Amino acid sequence: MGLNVAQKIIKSHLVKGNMVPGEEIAIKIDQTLTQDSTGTMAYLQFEALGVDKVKTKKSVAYIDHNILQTGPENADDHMYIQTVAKKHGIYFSKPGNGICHQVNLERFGIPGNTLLGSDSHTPTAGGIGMLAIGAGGLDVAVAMGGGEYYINMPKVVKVNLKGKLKPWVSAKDVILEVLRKLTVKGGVEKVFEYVGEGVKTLTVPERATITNMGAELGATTSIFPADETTLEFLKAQGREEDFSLLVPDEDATYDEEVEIDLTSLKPLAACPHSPDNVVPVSELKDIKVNQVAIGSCTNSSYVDLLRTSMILKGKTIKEDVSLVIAPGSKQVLNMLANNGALSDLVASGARILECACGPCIGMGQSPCTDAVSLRTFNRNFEGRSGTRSANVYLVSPEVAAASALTGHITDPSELDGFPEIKMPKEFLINDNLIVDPAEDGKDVEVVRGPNIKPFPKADSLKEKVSGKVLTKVIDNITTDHIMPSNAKLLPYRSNIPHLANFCLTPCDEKFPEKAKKYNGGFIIGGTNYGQGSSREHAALVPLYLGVKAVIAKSFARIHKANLVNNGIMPLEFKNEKDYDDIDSLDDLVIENAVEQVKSGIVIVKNVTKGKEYITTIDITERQKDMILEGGLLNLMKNR
Ligand code: MIC
Ligand code: SF4
Repeated sequence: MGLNVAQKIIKSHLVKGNMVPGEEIAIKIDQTLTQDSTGTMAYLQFEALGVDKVKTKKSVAYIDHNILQTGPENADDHMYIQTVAKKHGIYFSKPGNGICHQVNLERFGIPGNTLLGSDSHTPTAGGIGMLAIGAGGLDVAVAMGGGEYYINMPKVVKVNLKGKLKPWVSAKDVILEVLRKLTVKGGVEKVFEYVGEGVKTLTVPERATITNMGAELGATTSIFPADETTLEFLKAQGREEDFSLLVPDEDATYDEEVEIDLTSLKPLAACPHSPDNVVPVSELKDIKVNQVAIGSCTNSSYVDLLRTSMILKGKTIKEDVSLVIAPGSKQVLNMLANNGALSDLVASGARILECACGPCIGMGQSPCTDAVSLRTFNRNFEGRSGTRSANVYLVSPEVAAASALTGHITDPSELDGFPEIKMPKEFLINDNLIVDPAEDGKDVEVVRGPNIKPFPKADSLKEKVSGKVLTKVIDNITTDHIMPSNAKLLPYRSNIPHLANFCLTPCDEKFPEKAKKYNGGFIIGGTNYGQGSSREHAALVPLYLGVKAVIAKSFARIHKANLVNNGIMPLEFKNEKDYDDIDSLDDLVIENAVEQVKSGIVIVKNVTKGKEYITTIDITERQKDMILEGGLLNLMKNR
C-alpha cells in the first residue's frame, strides 16, 4: 500500500513501535531548535543529562523572544545560552537574526528530515516538507542527547486544496478557514497533510504560514510535499543540495479528508479571544482599529512585508492608528532595506521593530485599554497582548495594511491594484549572526547569571496522594493562563520560584497563595486543558507549587506530555458530569496510587462531598514509569 508524505518520513525515522494510529512510536530526530524563553530551561536539562556534544545532525539555539533588556536577566540568559551552545556543539542564532521558525525555514530546514523544537510553532518547517514537531524543553534536551522522541502515531488528514486563491485572499485565510471548520481542538493527535492541485499555486512562505498556524488546531504537525516550488525556494536560498523530492505515493491513503476550495475563500479574521472564532472580514467592517501589528512567525516573510509596503506606499496610516512591523528575519529586513520597501513602510508611518517575536508574546507594544488590535499573528488569547481588556483580531498582512490606512477593519478585496509579487530568484544570504559551535567544547566556560535558579524535580509517586482542589477552571484554558508570559515575566523563565507567584492568576488570582498555604493539591480543568504553547513552565511551576494531578475533561498534546515528563498525573474524567460536582477547596484523595496508575484507571475520592469519581490516566507504559519514578529525568537517572 502506498504511503503519504508524513508516513514516509515517520517510516524512515521509526525507532520503535508500529505505525498504527494511536499506538506509541519513537522516531529519530535529525534537527532540534530552541528559542530563548524555553531554551534556558532546556539547556539546564540538557546539562543534567551529562552529554558532552549534541548527537543530532544539527541543533540551533535562537534568541528571538526575550529581546527587551529592561534589566540584566534576559541578557544573562542569552549569555548562558550562547556559551552552553558553543560548548556542546549547538549553532547559536544571535538576537537580531530573526524568529526561529522564519530563520530555520530560510537557512536550515531540510525536506524529509525530522525537527523537534521547544516551541509550539515548530511545524512552520512543514512548509518545506519537514516533519517538524513542537515539544517541551526536556523532550528537546533528550533529542539533543541522541534520544528518540515518543509520540502516539498520528492520524494523517488529507487537506485537499482545490483551485487558486483570488487576489487579496492569502495563505492566512486558508488556515483560518481550516480553524473555522475544525476548531482549536480538532487536530489533536493528527497530522494535516496538504495535497491537491492548489498546492502548486502556493509559495514556500505561504505554505509555512499554513503549517505554522496548524499548531492552533492542536495538531501534532502539518506538512506540505517537497516539490518543484520547494526546490526553487531552496535554490534561491543557495541550498539546492538540501532538496529531495517528497510527494505522496499515487495510491497513498489517509485517515480523514477535508477539502478547501481556494477559489471560493474570502479574507477572514479570527475574532477575540480564540483563533477558531473565524468570520469573513466583511462582517467586521466599520470596527474602529487602534493598533495594527504585522509580523510574527506566521506572517513576517519577505513577500508578506513587500506586499505590505506596496499597499502602504505613498500613503499615510490613519491618525489614531499605531502600526508596528516586525520583520521575521535579518534576511527579510535587509532585502526590504536594499530595495527601498523599508523606506516606503517608514514613510507611511509604520514603526519598525526588531526582527523578533515582539508584540506576539507581549514583549512591548501592548495596546491601549479596550483597544481593537489587528494582528497578523497566530494567537489572540485574552490578555496575551499585555492588555487584558484589548480585543485582538488575527488577520492577513493584506487586511492589516488596508485597515491601518482606513482606521477601521477593511476587506482589502474592495481595493484595486492588488500588488502581484514574484518570489525572488535569489535571497540575500548572510549568515554572519549564526555563531558556530566550538570544535572541542572542553575549554568553553558556561556563564551563568544570578537569575538562573535550579529547576524543581518531582518525587516518586506516593501510595496515597491527597490534597485540596486549588482551583477549578473552564474549557480551553491555555498555557498563557497557566503560566502567563509578558514583558515583565519573560525575564524570569529561568527562575521558577519567581514565576510561581503568577501561576494561573489570569483565572484565579489567589491560586499561588492557596497552593503555598495548602502545600499543593489538585487542579480541575475542562476540555483541551493546556492548549497553546509548548512552554514547560506550565508544568514546572505547578510542580514547584506542589500540584500532584490535574483532573480535566481532556488535555492538549504538548501540555499533557510536559505534565508527565515532570511527574504530574494528567487524569481525565470518565464521566464529564463529575466536573460539575467538584468545588474549589474540596479535599481529594487517591489511595493505592501506584497500583491505580499502573492499571490506567484512577479512583479519586472527594472526602468533602463523600463521593468517588472514576478517572483514566491515558498514557503509555513508558509514561506510567515516569509518573511512578517522578518524571523523565529521574527515570533516565534510575535506569
Ligand atoms: C508562544 O507563541 O506562545 C511561544 C511564546 O512562542 C511559546 C513558547 C514559550 O512559551 O516560550 C510556544 O508557542 O511554544
Ligand atoms: Fe514568537 Fe509569536 Fe511565533 Fe511564539 S507565536 S514563536 S511568540 S512569533
